[in-house]
Amino acid sequence: MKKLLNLWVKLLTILFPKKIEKVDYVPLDPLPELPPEPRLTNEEKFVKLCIEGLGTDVSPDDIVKDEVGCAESISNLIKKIFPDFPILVSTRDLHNRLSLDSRFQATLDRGKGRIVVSPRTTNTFGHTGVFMDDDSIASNDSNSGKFVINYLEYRDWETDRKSTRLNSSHSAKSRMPSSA
Ligand SMILES: [Ca+2]
Repeated sequence: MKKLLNLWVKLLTILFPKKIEKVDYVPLDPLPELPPEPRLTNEEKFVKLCIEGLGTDVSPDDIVKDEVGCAESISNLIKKIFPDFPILVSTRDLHNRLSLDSRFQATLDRGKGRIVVSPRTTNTFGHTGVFMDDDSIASNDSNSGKFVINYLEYRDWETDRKSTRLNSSHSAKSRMPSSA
């Protein structure tokens, strides 16, 4: 019987000459615990996107000319957080949308990630940008079409909005809530 079994094993070895290497069992060290992924608020995600977009054209489709692409640029950045957000090319439309969209909250605080919109009026040019800290604002640069920090102080923004020496400028800041 044993002879038959040996023969059978030998036959199998011939038929299936697979070499089985002896593998020593090496105990694996347990994987180190990774710190939990930080859960960013929408506003923090938005800031991250804005920082990543600095120095680039964040409205690459150029629905309107880069010279007037501020609202288009901000819309594109918002759309990366909220994919259903429309691409708006007018500061008035953007301002209205942000005021009505429940995902945004009007605030008078200045702070990182707040969207500042000075809507166009019959007498003033509009502009929109994002606070990168309490004072500096990044927005579309009309000359290069790139998203850059072009205001280091908020008062310069206000001055610029009034620089047409016409009646009013209005600033509305909308911020994203912590959760969608
Ligand atoms: Ca553009």
